[in-house]
Amino acid sequence: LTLIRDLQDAVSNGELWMAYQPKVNAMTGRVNQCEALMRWRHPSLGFIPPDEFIGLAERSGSIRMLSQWMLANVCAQLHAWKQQGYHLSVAVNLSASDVVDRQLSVHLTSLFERYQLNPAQLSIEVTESAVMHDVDAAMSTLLELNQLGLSIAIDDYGTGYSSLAQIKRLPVSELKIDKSFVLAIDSQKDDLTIVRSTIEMGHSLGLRLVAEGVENRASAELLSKLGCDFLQGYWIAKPMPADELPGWLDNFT
Ligand code: G
Ligand code: G
Ligand code: G
Ligand code: MN
Ligand code: NA
Repeated sequence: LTLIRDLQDAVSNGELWMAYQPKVNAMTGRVNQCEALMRWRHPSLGFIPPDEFIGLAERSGSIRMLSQWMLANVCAQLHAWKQQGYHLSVAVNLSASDVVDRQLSVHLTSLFERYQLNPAQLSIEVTESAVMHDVDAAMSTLLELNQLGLSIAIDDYGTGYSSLAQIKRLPVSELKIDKSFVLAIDSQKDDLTIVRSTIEMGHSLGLRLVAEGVENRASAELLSKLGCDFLQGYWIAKPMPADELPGWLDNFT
Protein backbone atom coordinates (compact mmCIF):
# COMPACT_ATOMS: atom_id res chain seq x y z
CA LEU A 1 0.00 0.00 0.00
CA THR A 2 1.27 3.42 -0.92
CA LEU A 3 -0.07 4.93 2.32
CA ILE A 4 2.38 2.78 4.30
CA ARG A 5 5.29 4.22 2.31
CA ASP A 6 3.86 7.72 2.70
CA LEU A 7 3.74 7.20 6.45
CA GLN A 8 7.39 6.19 6.52
CA ASP A 9 8.22 9.41 4.64
CA ALA A 10 5.93 11.53 6.81
CA VAL A 11 8.53 11.85 9.56
CA SER A 12 11.34 13.05 7.30
CA ASN A 13 8.95 15.31 5.36
CA GLY A 14 7.77 17.03 8.54
CA GLU A 15 4.11 16.10 7.99
CA LEU A 16 3.60 14.90 11.57
CA TRP A 17 2.99 17.08 14.58
CA MET A 18 1.78 16.65 18.12
CA ALA A 19 -1.42 18.20 19.47
CA TYR A 20 -1.83 18.72 23.21
CA GLN A 21 -5.06 18.42 25.19
CA PRO A 22 -5.14 19.74 28.78
CA LYS A 23 -6.33 17.67 31.75
CA VAL A 24 -7.84 19.73 34.54
CA ASN A 25 -7.52 18.79 38.21
CA ALA A 26 -11.16 18.52 39.34
CA MET A 27 -10.33 19.58 42.92
CA THR A 28 -8.08 22.57 42.26
CA GLY A 29 -9.28 23.59 38.81
CA ARG A 30 -5.65 23.76 37.72
CA VAL A 31 -3.99 22.36 34.63
CA ASN A 32 -0.48 21.01 34.81
CA GLN A 33 -0.80 18.00 32.57
CA CYS A 34 -1.65 17.45 28.89
CA GLU A 35 -2.07 14.44 26.66
CA ALA A 36 0.01 14.42 23.47
CA LEU A 37 -1.92 13.24 20.39
CA MET A 38 -0.29 12.63 17.03
CA ARG A 39 -1.49 14.39 13.90
CA TRP A 40 -0.71 13.71 10.22
CA ARG A 41 -1.45 16.04 7.35
CA HIS A 42 -0.90 14.03 4.19
CA PRO A 43 0.32 16.20 1.26
CA SER A 44 -2.54 15.16 -1.04
CA LEU A 45 -5.09 13.34 1.16
CA GLY A 46 -5.12 15.98 3.88
CA PHE A 47 -5.75 15.23 7.54
CA ILE A 48 -5.71 11.51 8.35
CA PRO A 49 -7.03 10.63 11.82
CA PRO A 50 -4.70 8.70 14.17
CA ASP A 51 -7.31 5.97 14.55
CA GLU A 52 -6.46 5.15 10.92
CA PHE A 53 -2.72 5.75 10.62
CA ILE A 54 -1.71 4.40 14.06
CA GLY A 55 -3.36 1.09 13.21
CA LEU A 56 -1.65 1.11 9.83
CA ALA A 57 1.70 1.79 11.47
CA GLU A 58 1.11 -1.05 13.94
CA ARG A 59 0.28 -3.53 11.18
CA SER A 60 3.11 -2.42 8.90
CA GLY A 61 5.83 -2.39 11.55
CA SER A 62 6.56 1.34 11.47
CA ILE A 63 4.99 2.15 14.83
CA ARG A 64 8.32 2.04 16.70
CA MET A 65 9.79 4.58 14.29
CA LEU A 66 6.73 6.82 14.82
CA SER A 67 6.89 6.39 18.58
CA GLN A 68 10.59 7.29 18.66
CA TRP A 69 9.86 10.44 16.69
CA MET A 70 6.91 11.20 18.98
CA LEU A 71 8.87 10.75 22.22
CA ALA A 72 11.74 12.94 21.02
CA ASN A 73 9.29 15.60 19.82
CA VAL A 74 7.40 15.63 23.14
CA CYS A 75 10.62 15.80 25.19
CA ALA A 76 11.92 18.69 23.08
CA GLN A 77 8.56 20.43 23.60
CA LEU A 78 8.69 19.96 27.38
CA HIS A 79 12.16 21.49 27.35
CA ALA A 80 10.95 24.46 25.27
CA TRP A 81 7.93 25.09 27.53
CA LYS A 82 10.19 24.98 30.59
CA GLN A 83 12.42 27.63 29.00
CA GLN A 84 9.28 29.75 28.55
CA GLY A 85 8.33 29.31 32.21
CA TYR A 86 5.62 26.64 31.77
CA HIS A 87 6.24 23.64 33.98
CA LEU A 88 4.05 20.96 32.50
CA SER A 89 3.91 17.21 32.34
CA VAL A 90 2.76 15.27 29.31
CA ALA A 91 1.08 11.90 28.90
CA VAL A 92 1.94 9.96 25.74
CA ASN A 93 0.09 7.04 24.16
CA LEU A 94 2.02 3.83 23.55
CA SER A 95 1.06 0.85 21.40
CA ALA A 96 1.41 -2.86 22.10
CA SER A 97 4.73 -3.07 20.24
CA ASP A 98 6.13 -0.10 22.18
CA VAL A 99 5.44 -1.69 25.56
CA VAL A 100 7.35 -4.82 24.59
CA ASP A 101 10.30 -2.79 23.25
CA ARG A 102 13.29 -3.68 25.45
CA GLN A 103 15.06 -0.48 24.31
CA LEU A 104 12.30 1.87 25.40
CA SER A 105 13.61 2.81 28.84
CA VAL A 106 17.17 3.26 27.52
CA HIS A 107 15.85 5.46 24.73
CA LEU A 108 13.82 7.53 27.21
CA THR A 109 16.73 7.87 29.62
CA SER A 110 18.87 9.41 26.90
CA LEU A 111 16.03 11.79 25.92
CA PHE A 112 15.62 12.92 29.54
CA GLU A 113 19.35 13.63 29.70
CA ARG A 114 19.44 15.44 26.36
CA TYR A 115 16.49 17.69 27.27
CA GLN A 116 17.26 17.96 31.02
CA LEU A 117 13.88 16.59 32.06
CA ASN A 118 12.67 15.00 35.23
CA PRO A 119 11.25 11.58 34.18
CA ALA A 120 8.14 12.37 36.25
CA GLN A 121 7.29 15.02 33.61
CA LEU A 122 6.35 12.19 31.26
CA SER A 123 3.64 9.61 31.81
CA ILE A 124 2.41 6.71 29.73
CA GLU A 125 -1.08 5.78 28.53
CA VAL A 126 -1.63 2.20 27.40
CA THR A 127 -4.82 0.29 26.71
CA GLU A 128 -5.62 -2.96 28.46
CA SER A 129 -5.41 -4.83 25.15
CA ALA A 130 -1.95 -3.40 24.37
CA VAL A 131 -0.70 -4.65 27.73
CA MET A 132 -2.48 -8.00 27.79
CA HIS A 133 -1.20 -8.87 24.30
CA ASP A 134 2.07 -10.03 25.87
CA VAL A 135 1.58 -9.34 29.53
CA ASP A 136 4.96 -10.63 30.77
CA ALA A 137 6.98 -8.51 28.34
CA ALA A 138 4.73 -5.51 28.94
CA MET A 139 5.07 -5.98 32.68
CA SER A 140 8.88 -5.81 32.58
CA THR A 141 8.88 -2.69 30.38
CA LEU A 142 6.29 -0.94 32.53
CA LEU A 143 8.20 -1.82 35.70
CA GLU A 144 11.37 -0.34 34.18
CA LEU A 145 9.54 2.84 33.18
CA ASN A 146 7.92 3.08 36.59
CA GLN A 147 11.31 2.68 38.29
CA LEU A 148 12.62 5.48 36.09
CA GLY A 149 9.91 7.70 37.62
CA LEU A 150 7.19 7.64 34.96
CA SER A 151 3.62 6.99 36.00
CA ILE A 152 1.38 4.73 33.96
CA ALA A 153 -2.31 5.05 33.10
CA ILE A 154 -4.72 2.53 31.62
CA ASP A 155 -6.37 4.24 28.65
CA ASP A 156 -9.92 3.63 27.38
CA TYR A 157 -10.68 1.88 30.66
CA GLY A 158 -13.90 -0.14 30.60
CA THR A 159 -13.74 -1.18 26.95
CA GLY A 160 -11.37 -4.13 27.48
CA TYR A 161 -11.87 -7.50 29.05
CA SER A 162 -9.41 -7.40 31.92
CA SER A 163 -10.43 -7.13 35.53
CA LEU A 164 -9.18 -4.51 37.94
CA ALA A 165 -7.52 -7.40 39.77
CA GLN A 166 -5.34 -8.02 36.69
CA ILE A 167 -4.69 -4.32 36.19
CA LYS A 168 -3.65 -3.90 39.82
CA ARG A 169 -0.78 -6.34 39.27
CA LEU A 170 0.71 -3.82 36.84
CA PRO A 171 2.56 -0.70 38.07
CA VAL A 172 -0.45 1.46 37.20
CA SER A 173 -1.52 4.55 39.14
CA GLU A 174 -4.29 5.95 36.96
CA LEU A 175 -7.41 4.82 35.09
CA LYS A 176 -8.79 6.87 32.20
CA ILE A 177 -12.49 6.11 31.94
CA ASP A 178 -13.33 5.64 28.27
CA LYS A 179 -15.24 8.48 26.71
CA SER A 180 -18.06 6.16 25.62
CA PHE A 181 -19.17 6.09 29.29
CA VAL A 182 -18.64 9.81 29.80
CA LEU A 183 -20.06 11.50 26.68
CA ALA A 184 -23.71 11.16 27.80
CA ILE A 185 -23.20 10.85 31.54
CA ASP A 186 -25.53 13.82 32.09
CA SER A 187 -28.47 12.02 30.44
CA GLN A 188 -27.85 8.27 30.57
CA LYS A 189 -28.51 6.70 33.98
CA ASP A 190 -26.58 3.51 33.11
CA ASP A 191 -23.48 5.46 32.14
CA LEU A 192 -23.66 7.40 35.40
CA THR A 193 -23.91 4.14 37.33
CA ILE A 194 -20.93 2.62 35.52
CA VAL A 195 -18.77 5.71 36.03
CA ARG A 196 -19.73 6.08 39.68
CA SER A 197 -18.83 2.49 40.51
CA THR A 198 -15.62 2.68 38.46
CA ILE A 199 -14.52 5.73 40.42
CA GLU A 200 -15.39 4.10 43.75
CA MET A 201 -13.65 0.85 42.92
CA GLY A 202 -10.59 2.61 41.43
CA HIS A 203 -10.21 4.87 44.45
CA SER A 204 -10.52 1.99 46.87
CA LEU A 205 -7.57 0.42 45.04
CA GLY A 206 -5.57 3.65 45.38
CA LEU A 207 -5.87 4.67 41.72
CA ARG A 208 -6.36 8.14 40.29
CA LEU A 209 -9.40 8.50 38.01
CA VAL A 210 -9.51 10.57 34.84
CA ALA A 211 -12.64 11.09 32.74
CA GLU A 212 -12.12 11.69 29.03
CA GLY A 213 -14.81 13.01 26.69
CA VAL A 214 -16.13 15.70 29.05
CA GLU A 215 -18.16 17.82 26.63
CA ASN A 216 -20.33 20.05 28.81
CA ARG A 217 -20.60 21.77 32.17
CA ALA A 218 -23.25 19.38 33.53
CA SER A 219 -20.98 16.40 32.92
CA ALA A 220 -17.99 18.18 34.46
CA GLU A 221 -19.98 19.02 37.60
CA LEU A 222 -21.33 15.49 37.90
CA LEU A 223 -17.87 13.97 37.56
CA SER A 224 -16.41 16.35 40.13
CA LYS A 225 -19.21 15.44 42.54
CA LEU A 226 -18.45 11.75 41.99
CA GLY A 227 -14.84 12.44 43.05
CA CYS A 228 -13.23 12.03 39.64
CA ASP A 229 -9.68 13.38 40.02
CA PHE A 230 -9.02 14.79 36.52
CA LEU A 231 -11.26 15.88 33.63
CA GLN A 232 -10.35 15.95 29.95
CA GLY A 233 -12.55 16.85 27.01
CA TYR A 234 -13.82 19.43 24.56
CA TRP A 235 -15.58 21.34 27.34
CA ILE A 236 -12.16 22.18 28.79
CA ALA A 237 -10.22 22.32 25.53
CA LYS A 238 -9.78 20.50 22.24
CA PRO A 239 -6.34 19.15 21.40
CA MET A 240 -4.27 22.13 20.17
CA PRO A 241 -0.90 22.85 18.58
CA ALA A 242 1.98 23.19 21.06
CA ASP A 243 2.47 26.89 20.42
CA GLU A 244 -1.14 27.65 21.40
CA LEU A 245 -0.92 26.00 24.79
CA PRO A 246 0.90 28.75 26.75
CA GLY A 247 -1.68 31.36 25.68
CA TRP A 248 -4.51 28.98 26.49
CA LEU A 249 -3.05 28.36 29.97
CA ASP A 250 -2.70 32.12 30.57
CA ASN A 251 -6.41 32.62 29.83
CA PHE A 252 -7.66 29.55 31.70
CA THR A 253 -9.08 30.36 35.11
O1 G B 1 -7.27 12.72 18.81
P1 G B 1 -7.57 11.38 18.73
O2 G B 1 -8.17 11.26 17.35
O3 G B 1 -6.35 11.91 18.82
O4 G B 1 -6.75 10.00 18.89
C1 G B 1 -7.31 8.82 18.41
C2 G B 1 -6.58 7.62 18.91
O5 G B 1 -5.23 7.60 18.43
C3 G B 1 -6.51 7.56 20.43
O6 G B 1 -6.94 6.29 20.84
C4 G B 1 -5.07 7.73 20.74
O7 G B 1 -4.69 6.90 21.83
C5 G B 1 -4.36 7.31 19.48
N1 G B 1 -3.13 8.09 19.38
C6 G B 1 -3.01 9.42 19.22
N2 G B 1 -1.71 9.79 19.21
C7 G B 1 -0.99 8.66 19.41
C8 G B 1 0.41 8.38 19.52
O8 G B 1 1.27 9.25 19.50
N3 G B 1 0.77 7.07 19.67
C9 G B 1 -0.15 6.06 19.74
N4 G B 1 0.29 4.82 19.89
N5 G B 1 -1.47 6.29 19.66
C10 G B 1 -1.89 7.57 19.50
O1 G C 1 -3.12 7.56 48.60
P1 G C 1 -2.84 6.71 47.40
O2 G C 1 -1.40 6.77 46.98
O3 G C 1 -3.40 5.33 47.50
O4 G C 1 -3.71 7.43 46.26
C1 G C 1 -3.27 7.58 44.96
C2 G C 1 -4.14 8.63 44.31
O5 G C 1 -5.48 8.14 44.22
C3 G C 1 -4.19 9.92 45.13
O6 G C 1 -3.29 10.85 44.60
C4 G C 1 -5.61 10.38 44.96
O7 G C 1 -5.67 11.36 43.95
C5 G C 1 -6.39 9.18 44.50
N1 G C 1 -7.33 8.74 45.51
C6 G C 1 -7.25 7.64 46.28
N2 G C 1 -8.34 7.53 47.06
C7 G C 1 -9.12 8.59 46.78
C8 G C 1 -10.39 9.02 47.25
O8 G C 1 -11.03 8.40 48.09
N3 G C 1 -10.87 10.18 46.73
C9 G C 1 -10.20 10.88 45.79
N4 G C 1 -10.75 11.99 45.31
N5 G C 1 -9.01 10.49 45.30
C10 G C 1 -8.47 9.36 45.80
O1 G D 1 -5.81 8.07 23.59
P1 G D 1 -7.28 8.19 23.50
O2 G D 1 -8.15 7.14 23.02
O3 G D 1 -7.75 8.46 24.90
O4 G D 1 -7.52 9.54 22.73
C1 G D 1 -8.48 10.42 23.10
C2 G D 1 -9.35 10.67 21.91
O5 G D 1 -10.53 11.36 22.33
C3 G D 1 -8.70 11.56 20.88
O6 G D 1 -9.16 11.17 19.64
C4 G D 1 -9.24 12.94 21.25
O7 G D 1 -9.18 13.86 20.19
C5 G D 1 -10.67 12.57 21.61
N1 G D 1 -11.36 13.51 22.50
C6 G D 1 -10.81 14.27 23.46
N2 G D 1 -11.78 14.97 24.11
C7 G D 1 -12.96 14.63 23.54
C8 G D 1 -14.32 15.02 23.77
O8 G D 1 -14.66 15.80 24.65
N3 G D 1 -15.26 14.44 22.98
C9 G D 1 -14.95 13.54 22.00
N4 G D 1 -15.96 13.05 21.27
N5 G D 1 -13.68 13.15 21.76
C10 G D 1 -12.70 13.68 22.52
MN1 MN E 1 -4.98 8.37 25.47
NA1 NA F 1 -8.79 6.88 25.49
